[in-house]
Formats: sequence, C-alpha cells, structure tokens
Amino acid sequence: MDINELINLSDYELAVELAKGNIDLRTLAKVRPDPVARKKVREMSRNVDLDREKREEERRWAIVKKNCELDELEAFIDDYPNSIHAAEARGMIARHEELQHWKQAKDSDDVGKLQIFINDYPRSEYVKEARSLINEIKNRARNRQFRLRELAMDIDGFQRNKLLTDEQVETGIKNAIMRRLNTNQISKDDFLSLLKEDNNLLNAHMINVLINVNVITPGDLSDIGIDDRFIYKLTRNAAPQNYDGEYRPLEKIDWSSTEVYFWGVPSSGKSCAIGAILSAAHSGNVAKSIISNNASQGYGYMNHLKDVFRPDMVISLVAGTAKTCFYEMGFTLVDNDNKKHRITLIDMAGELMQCLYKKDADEGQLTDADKTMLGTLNKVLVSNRTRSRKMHFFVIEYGVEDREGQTTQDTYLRGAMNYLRSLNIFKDDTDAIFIMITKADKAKAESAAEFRNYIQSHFKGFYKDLCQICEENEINGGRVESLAFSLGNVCFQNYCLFDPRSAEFVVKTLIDRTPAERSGFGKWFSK
Ligand SMILES: Nc1nc2c(ncn2[C@@H]2O[C@H](COP(=O)(O)OP(=O)(O)OP(=O)(O)O)[C@@H](O)[C@H]2O)c(=O)[nH]1
Ligand SMILES: [Mg+2]
Repeated sequence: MDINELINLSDYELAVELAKGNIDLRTLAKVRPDPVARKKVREMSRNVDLDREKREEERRWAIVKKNCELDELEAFIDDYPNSIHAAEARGMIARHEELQHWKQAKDSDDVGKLQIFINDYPRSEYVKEARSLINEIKNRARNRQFRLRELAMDIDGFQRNKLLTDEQVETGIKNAIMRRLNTNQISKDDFLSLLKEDNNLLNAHMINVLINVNVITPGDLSDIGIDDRFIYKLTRNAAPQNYDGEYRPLEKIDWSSTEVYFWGVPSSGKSCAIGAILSAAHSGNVAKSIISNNASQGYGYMNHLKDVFRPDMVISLVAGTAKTCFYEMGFTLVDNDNKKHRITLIDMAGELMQCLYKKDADEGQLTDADKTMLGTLNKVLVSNRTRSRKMHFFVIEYGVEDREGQTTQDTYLRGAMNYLRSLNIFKDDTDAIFIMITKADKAKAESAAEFRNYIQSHFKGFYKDLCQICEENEINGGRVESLAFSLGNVCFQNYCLFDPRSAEFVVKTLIDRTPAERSGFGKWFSK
C-alpha cells in the first residue's frame, strides 16, 4: 500500500496494519504527522485482536476463492497485500487474464491474434487448441481462395466461349455465382473481395444483372473502393459503343502511306488501343495537326473510335470488332517541324489470329467466316499488296496465362506469325515489328523490368522468332521493340477513365519512325 492509500484508512485500519507489521512507525509518522493522532493509533494497535482479523481475512478469502471473480480477487489483494493467500489470488488473476485473452483470440478467428496468444502464454493449456485453430483458419482461407479462383476461371471461361449466345453466357455466369453463394461455398464478402481484386472480372451488363437479383448493391461496389463515376455510369446502364456504320469489305489499301497492322487474339485490346491512338493524334499534344483521309474504307469507323476516347471523363469503350471485319484508317499527321507523316492503321477482328493459327497447324475445318478473313488478308497483304512501308504491332494481352483448357495466347500468336511468315508478308518493305503489351494497368508493378520479365517468362520463343524475322528481312537492325500500353483506369470491362499517355507515346513513335514528307513539296524521303 502506498502512502496515499494509507492516508485514506481509518485509525483502526491503520492500527490493524501496524499490529500485523504491514507498516512501521516511520510510515505511520508520514500518514499521521500529528503526534497525538499517531499515539492514538499506536495504543489502538496494542489492543487489536489479530486472531479476529485473521478470521476475517480467511472468511473473505473463502468467499473470493469460491466466486473467483476478477474484481473481488483484485479487491482482496488490495486489502490483504501480505496475505498468505495473495500469491494464489495473483495466480487466479493471471489465469483470469489468460482466459480473457484466449477468449478474445479464439473469437477473433484471426491467425495473427492466435499467434500472439501462443507467444504470450507458451505454457497455456490452450496452446494446442490455438495451434489447431490456426491450421483450420489457414485451411479455410486456402479453400476459400481455391473456390474464388475456380469461380473467376468459370466466369472467364463463359466470357471467352464464342460458341455460347449472350443469354447462355449471362445465365452461366449468374448460376456459377449464385450456386456458390447459396451453398455457402463462398460468402457475399468473398465475392466482393474478388470484384475488388479485379474490377474487370465482370462486364457492366453482368454487374447490373447481379444488382437486379439483389446479389450485390451499388453501395457494395462503392464500399470496395470503385470510383463512384463508374457506378453512376453503371446505374444509367451505359452499354459498350457499337459501330453501326455500313461495312464495305476491304480489297486493297489504296493510299500511299506507312501501313500499320495490329495483330492479336480476340479481346486483346487492339481496337481500344487504336481508338486511343487516334484520340491522342487528334489532341494536339504530340502532333501539331491531323488530316483524316476521308477516302479510307474505315473512315466512319475511324471517327467512331476517335470520338469514344475522350480524356478526363468516364467513357464507355468500344464493342468487339465484328468477325471478318478489316478496317483501314488513313490520316496525315503534321509534326512539330511541319513535316507530314502519312499513316494507315489497320484493325482486324481477333478471330483472324485463330484462323491463321488453324491454317498453320492445318487443324480443323475453315468456316465461311475464316475463308472471308483469309481472303481479305491475302488481297491486302499478298495479291493487292502495296509498295508502301509497313509496320506490325503484335498485341499481347497482359496476364491471361493461367487460363486452363484453352489454347494459349502464345500458341495462337506463334501459329499466326508462322503462317504470316510463310506468306512472306514481312519481306522488302517492313520498317519495324513491335510487341505491344496491352492492359498493362493489370500488372502489379508497371515497370520496364516487369514487362521485360513478362515477355521472357511467357513469350520468349515468340519474341525470338520475331527477332529472327527482323534479322532475315533486315528490319530495324534485327531488333523487335516492346512497349507496354494501357487505356488508364478500366472498370467493369466497358468503362474507362482514359489516360492518354500510352497512346501519346505510340503517336510519338509513329512520328519518329515513319517517313516524313515536307509540307508543300509532296516529296517522300527514304528512311
Ligand atoms: N484493364 C484494361 N482493359 C482493357 C484495356 N484495353 C482494353 N481492355 C479491355 O479489353 C476489352 C477488349 O478490347 P478490344 O479493343 O475490343 O479488343 P480487340 O483486340 O479489338 O478485340 P476483337 O475486336 O474482338 O479482336 C475491352 O472491352 C476492355 O474491357 C486496357 O488498357 N486496360
Ligand atoms: Mg477489335
């Protein structure tokens, strides 16, 4: 007991402490500085019945021990700090604390908190239970992760399955989610964590379907950190922007310019990249001005793509390019030195790559659509081939290597490239071959090292083959250049907060790498 506590004791209580030897005369002098009062306490102490005090202490202890309540144990220690039962009382208090910590750790269902309990109470009888709880939680987390991965792969499978109708895709995805939720294989929070991890897991339409059947709410999406502007767009049911202009099949490229071809599997981001490039070319940030070639077969499509990509606002992206369609989009870029660069971008449906792969592997029957696409390709790059300079962008969609049971992007790209090589399309007039990694925003670290490493890990053979094509055809000193490309922040697959920086870099590359015609002279300078 410290002095302050002793001051609050009555004279009799002080006399008892003195009789028991818990305080000495010096301490008493501090508590009762008045000699008369002190004397009174000393006389009282001589008359204290210690046996009676002892009996009182034992009676209290019997009750406290039986009740085993924390506050009673603490009060006992306060009142009888030197009791022979004090050690036992302190032990009981420690056990109380241990139990309380154990209860909190157990109820927390948290590996970290259970581990802290084990560290703090290594000899506790609950350590074994804590360890098995940790294992159980880790197992549960693994199973949960496994089920979530499985769901993500099922969703992706439905979305990529070109044999299904839109309704079948919608029902398939809805059932895959609801079945797991209804059988408690995953919780709503689990599902939301999947959406949080990948904002592009589902497209805007599918998210709206799930909102309509009350699986999720717009508020849930806001809670997982999705920008309200995307949610606003969603609630207005904004759909991808279809191009509904008339389509005239492409026979040849009838305009002397550097032809830039974009090769890539379906949904790899070709049309979006081209739209973003067109928008950046029009912005005035890189090129001084741009004059579109209104005689281009894809003139209407070019205007549509350019108009979609408006910076600093949430836009609805373009819908997939219709099978068999080839669009040729010509324009003249005027650079800062007033030199003109005549460029034609060629957008092709991704199915063409699968068809080229089929041809290379001599696998499966060609459909009518395949024959149409091959026919156009043959006209544009073989029989009606121009003598214009050419560049090729091989588009690689970032981060889709873990898809199982599907032909990989690498296989398609290599097959298609082999077939293109056999058609001799890289000969004579090719100035550059690029690898463009699209959807680069999906990478954990958007660094040059990350993307170099990505190509090394997943596309090494393809990259080397392209280098060999460059060597064989004396293209760009045998070098294939790679660039990472992103539209900015893409959400629900169909909406985007467009950041033009990647596209501006491509426009700058096009200006740097295409022949320039001096304004007014109409003359081409060879590279
Ligand atoms: N995260 C992210 N997603 C993108 C990006 N670019 C495109 N996407 C997504 O990819 C989808 C397909 O893009 P498209 O440009 O239509 O792909 P494509 O290669 O033209 O496809 P096909 O015309 O079918 O061959 C878009 O709807 C977006 O959801 C990007 O930079 N980042
Ligand atoms: Mg497309």
